[in-house]
Amino acid sequence: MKKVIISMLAVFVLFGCSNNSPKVAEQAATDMQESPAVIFNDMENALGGIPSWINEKTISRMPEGASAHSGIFVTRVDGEDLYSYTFRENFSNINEKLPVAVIVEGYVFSAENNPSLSVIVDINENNKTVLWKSYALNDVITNLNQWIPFAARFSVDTPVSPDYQLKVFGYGGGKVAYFDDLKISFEY
Ligand SMILES: [Ca+2]
Repeated sequence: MKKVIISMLAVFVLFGCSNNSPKVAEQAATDMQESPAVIFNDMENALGGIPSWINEKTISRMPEGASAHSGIFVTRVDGEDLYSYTFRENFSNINEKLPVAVIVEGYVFSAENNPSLSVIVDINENNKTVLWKSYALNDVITNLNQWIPFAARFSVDTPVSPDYQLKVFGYGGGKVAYFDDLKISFEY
């Protein structure tokens, strides 16, 4: 049931941002038809509270002179908030099957060279880490002060259970960076 709610929510989010980023919304809608468990978040409705997502305090606007990748909201990491807006959900609430890989796509914006900048997948059992993987974004960022697309594949190469919790977030290591239009999908 929760899975259905997530899908419905994604549709709601898509309609919510259709005026701002029709291309992204269209792409996400296509992906949703291919797989029921595609999670998309453009941050535009995040401040209202979206189930399965936490750390709303990192939702912000871009600084003067820069634009969000979609709409007006992004998630920001900095010296205070090392971790971005975060997807957090038990596998049993995402799909009846357990994934062999988690795919995280999105856009990142950084004003400075930052070797720590990364996307993290954290799988835990009652907050005890079972799998923790990091995808470095510094090499992906060919130009500073621009939105750069990324796609990270995290293989789930350890046994997991339906009651294990998945967390997906960006990590800035204390420096300022922005993320927008996060998409999480799975291989089964
Ligand atoms: Ca946005």
